[in-house]
Amino acid sequence: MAILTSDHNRVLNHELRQRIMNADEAAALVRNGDQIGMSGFTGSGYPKEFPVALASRMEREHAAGTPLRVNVLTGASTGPELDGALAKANGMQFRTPYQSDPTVRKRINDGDMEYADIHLSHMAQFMDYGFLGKLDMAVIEVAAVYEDGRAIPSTSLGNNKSWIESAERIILEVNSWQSIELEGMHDVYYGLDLPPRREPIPLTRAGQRIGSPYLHIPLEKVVAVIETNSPDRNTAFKEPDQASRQIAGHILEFLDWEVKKGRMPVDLLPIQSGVGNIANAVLFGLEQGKFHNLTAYTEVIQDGMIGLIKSGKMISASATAFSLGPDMIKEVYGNLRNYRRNIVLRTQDISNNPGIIRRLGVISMNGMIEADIYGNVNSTHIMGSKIMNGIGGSGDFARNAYLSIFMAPSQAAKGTISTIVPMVSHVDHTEHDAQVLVTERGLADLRGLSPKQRARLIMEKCAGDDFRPLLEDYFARALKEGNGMHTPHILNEAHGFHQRYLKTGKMQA
Ligand code: 0RQ
Repeated sequence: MAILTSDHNRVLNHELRQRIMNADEAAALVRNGDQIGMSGFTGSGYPKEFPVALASRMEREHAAGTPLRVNVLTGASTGPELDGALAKANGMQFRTPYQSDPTVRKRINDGDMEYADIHLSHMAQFMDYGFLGKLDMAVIEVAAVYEDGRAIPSTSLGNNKSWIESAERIILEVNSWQSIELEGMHDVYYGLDLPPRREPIPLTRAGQRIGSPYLHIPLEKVVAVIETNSPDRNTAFKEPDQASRQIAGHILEFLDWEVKKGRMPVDLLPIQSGVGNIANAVLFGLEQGKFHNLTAYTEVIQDGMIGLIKSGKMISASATAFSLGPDMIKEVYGNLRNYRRNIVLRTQDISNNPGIIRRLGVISMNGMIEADIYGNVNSTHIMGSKIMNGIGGSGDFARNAYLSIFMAPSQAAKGTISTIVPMVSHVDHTEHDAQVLVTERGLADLRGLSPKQRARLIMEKCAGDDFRPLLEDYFARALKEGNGMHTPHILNEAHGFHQRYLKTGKMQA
């Protein structure tokens, strides 16, 4: 068997070498209305040349009056060459399951395209059951392909296995920018059958390997191979601001308390940390904190998690993708041989698998847009109607974690918006799932409390100074009007904060 080195060619299969073509030739294979499953998860491992070529073909066809739009399915968000380029060309008629590109967001909110916001753990099984219709094409970035069709996956796995199995035709982007030292980092589990034949997944530790390091490519389905040399692109994380540091401080103090109470082991439980700067700040806080031998069972490996691994505080991390800022990409991708010992990348139906999250007892920490006084959480919508990103994996984790934490600054948009409101304008996580809410002001542990007890605690610990009196006033009047009802609300006022913002540009009265 040929041995791969970084300067060798990365396509070792003879038949596949015959199918090497440029991205424009491959993009010509797409038909109007095709449903395409692409690789990619939070700016890593997405195809980089094919979508750009497809977007420019779309622009040409649209200028000539010919329709060419496709459905795009991925792992999660991707980079500007995929989501950004296709959205600019108005080339997506449907997108799922998660996005965070500004142009895609605008297209969705302008009504130019459809978006289905689906739990990340559900995607592969939706495809396998046929709920999403047929998959015409899979476009997958890999680091290399061996003679026998085993491919070294790229920097994310996402839904790649599922797309490869379901698609009629496959296009591979073989990206020589990706290190071949990725070989051995992945764990692709091929044992998941459909119910009722589904056996328990034999995963009992965050860092355990239960599958193959390779994606198995059915060679007869491959219609094109594109050789690329393009970097992953992620935006840099911001230095944690004051509010993020305070939120991180509250969470660390709380975890310490949980350990003291004997409700958690001294090396904690596997950590899941969501997207965004606050999540990253918590990880940086853990690096300075006193916990050791930490593990992570999460979706994405962010900068803060690398810091924990480097400092020796985290011994293993399981995820489906890297999501690193540019400096950290250099550090990690240049030292994969070392990081391979501590990091496992899995497909997202395993990284986000509700059964495993429950089994391992994960500590889940995710950002939120707003929460209401009873503990319902909105992670996705601005003022009830405009999509921000999507639920991503937050629902997979929040519902099934041992401890489910949601965090945000108490006031957003230069203080004009209260992130604690009487009633959320959209619900992603219900009062039954959100266990702990944290803002820079404090932390509310809602476990075991009734709605009214929760309301008092959330207002006291989490609400911003500008809004606490307004919330207290609302709650007091709702209590009175409802004569002590279980979850007191004044329905024609419950969205008063939002209505005021839409009218005046601020939630302050
Ligand atoms: O707007 O970008 O214009 O400044 O929303 O807010 O405070 O920077 O927070 O980056 O942590 O994102 C929920 C969106 C938070 C994210 C969300 C405005 C605010 C700002 C961003 P600007 P911040 P973050 C696993 C977990 C769902 C997916 C998930 C998210 C912008 O955490 O997408 O959890 N979560 N996945 O000004 C109006 C409010 C607002 C508001 C904030 N109440 N009203 N605007 N903003 N609160 C990972 C994956 O699934 C991949």
